[in-house]
Amino acid sequence: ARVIADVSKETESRRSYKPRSCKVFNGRSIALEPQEQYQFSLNKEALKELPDIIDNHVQKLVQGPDSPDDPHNTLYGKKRHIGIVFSGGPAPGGHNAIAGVFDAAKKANPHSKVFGFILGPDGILENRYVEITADLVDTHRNMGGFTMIKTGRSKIDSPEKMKLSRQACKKLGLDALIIVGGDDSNTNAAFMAQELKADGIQVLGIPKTIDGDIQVTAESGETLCAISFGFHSAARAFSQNISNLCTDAGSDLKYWHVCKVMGRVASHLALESALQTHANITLIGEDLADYVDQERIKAAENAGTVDYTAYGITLRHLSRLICDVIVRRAAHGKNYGVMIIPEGVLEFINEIQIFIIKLNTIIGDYNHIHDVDFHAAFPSLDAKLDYLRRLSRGISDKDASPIWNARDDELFNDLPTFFQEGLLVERDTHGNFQFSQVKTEKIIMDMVKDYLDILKEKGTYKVGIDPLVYRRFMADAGLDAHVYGEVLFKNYGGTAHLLVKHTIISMKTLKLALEDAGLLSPDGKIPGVVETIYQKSVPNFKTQNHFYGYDGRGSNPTRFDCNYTYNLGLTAFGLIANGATGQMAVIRNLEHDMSTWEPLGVPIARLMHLEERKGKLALVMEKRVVELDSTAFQVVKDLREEWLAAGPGEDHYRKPCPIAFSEDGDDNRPITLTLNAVDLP
Ligand code: FBP
Repeated sequence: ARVIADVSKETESRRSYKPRSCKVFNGRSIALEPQEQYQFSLNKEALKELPDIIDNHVQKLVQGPDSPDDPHNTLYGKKRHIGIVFSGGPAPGGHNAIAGVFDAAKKANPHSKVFGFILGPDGILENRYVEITADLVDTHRNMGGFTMIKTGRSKIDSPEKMKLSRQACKKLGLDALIIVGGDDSNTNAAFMAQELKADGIQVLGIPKTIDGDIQVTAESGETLCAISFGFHSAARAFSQNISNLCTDAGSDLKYWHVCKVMGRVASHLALESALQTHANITLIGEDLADYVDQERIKAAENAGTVDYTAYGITLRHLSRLICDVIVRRAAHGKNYGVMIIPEGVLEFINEIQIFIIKLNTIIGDYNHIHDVDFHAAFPSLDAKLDYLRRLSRGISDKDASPIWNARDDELFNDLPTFFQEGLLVERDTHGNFQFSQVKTEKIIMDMVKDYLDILKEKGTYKVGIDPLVYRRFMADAGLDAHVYGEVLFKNYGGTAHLLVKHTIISMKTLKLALEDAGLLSPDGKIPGVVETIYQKSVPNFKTQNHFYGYDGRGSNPTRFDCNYTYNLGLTAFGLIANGATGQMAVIRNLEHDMSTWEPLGVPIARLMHLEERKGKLALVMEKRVVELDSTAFQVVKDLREEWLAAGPGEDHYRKPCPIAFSEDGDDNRPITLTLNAVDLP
């Protein structure tokens, strides 16, 4: 007999949970109602490039005729074959999207079949699939990960791949294919929809990514999709861990816990984690990009010039800002804390962004000109650096690149090796820079440590000791706190507090001062307790680095994500049953009570813009980054100083509750959404 059951009670009850369905799905059929009031403003250049399926409207799912015999009843009668594929990183809730499609398809016609392509888009290209059965669905209901059919990051981007996809879909007799993915995968869905239209195969998307950067807002400002699925669960998982670190940091007062939080570009997850934990410092990339150095602007104005480099932030400046707040906390005895760094923060730092774009172009051009992969041609870092050096000198005409000059090369060579490697890391199949492979936190914290050393030398960075702690220490040792305080500080004109709080003196000076006052121990030593207090005031900056990403992607979904994804699956089926294609299933009003949720289909092509990929401008669904005028960001900004707690008094850490499936109380949807639903006065 097994001592430990394979399945815990919690898992059993999780699997048996039946997500709530939006009201519209309670009827016997679904119809679509065009919503012409929702328009999208498209960039002219993007418009020129768009496929011709853009002219469909946002469509609202409404109840259709009740009778199965009504010819307008789109759900019943037809036996359908539907393919589904996960694309990109896992996100909690994906299994429920499949469950939604499966339940709806079987309810409409028990002979319908759903096929899951294995290991992402490669499964389509290589014709690897599994028929989804009730057993398979039941084992995975409300469970995290994409384990049911796995996922992958390949892109269907060439005529050859399109041909293979068409063959795979036809072989299974698919009426429709659903791509569950992020911005790139939904972009792919739109192009495939266009391509497979003539074959009568519909292609739909479902917005997935823990990064939370798929959001849809109509031109009128109406939010049609407030967040992609998986965001809430991942943020809750990260916040739970970060909150535990807040407790740890505040317990032995020894470390700064530095938490890098996923989100390839946008800082939504960092923002949500800040709202959930009230960590001491949270960097928001979008905010840093907006930084304006007023002092430099003034200096330039006084000199009658304009300093363009004063707009946006440099790594050096960022490290100074971080040091400043560390020093402020230390002065109040808090030489510890918790800092959240978004994974994609480098994207928002001027000099790094320029490097990323330049290197993307160089790598893209190389691949294009030579028809050989850059990373295969230059496998080692040395080989890559050598190539860049040659480029900067224009040794080979064929390779000479106007974008990599001697200055670029010099600056690049000044970077630490691990960072050079990071910037040259292979781009993903969609041409994205892979921030998760770069030790962003190390780059920033190394600079912070260097500067803190300078501040320590200068005597600016020192640890204040709480007067109460000081007095207790002295009293425990039977020493007169006041007498020692006066002696230690008499040469510095301070009081007993100031001595310990604001002054750093060398051990030698300390000994001399005590000797003068006849306060050394009989054996000529500094009394132990005084030394302890002294040692405590000399800062030792110690960090522990953590990366919150893959763990949260694999966490079980929150109840919000379970309900959300199940309804996305039902929506996708409703769209299929009504002949829609090139659309993404979304739910409006996620930020409000579920009774108001409104399933919609949104034309993906209308959400595209031109973006740099592999050094070229390409049509991609637009990612949404943190908006600085959003209520959520403004709240974090307003409370920043309070959460920093750089004065006397306690920290303001918040304890989010763990992802307990049965709970339906606090944090039952992302705090960011709840806040953004409220307009600032
Ligand atoms: P998706 O956009 O595919 O959902 O992936 C998001 C993400 O988790 C990012 O936050 C992260 O940068 C990236 O995937 C990591 O990808 P990989 O699994 O390739 O390391």
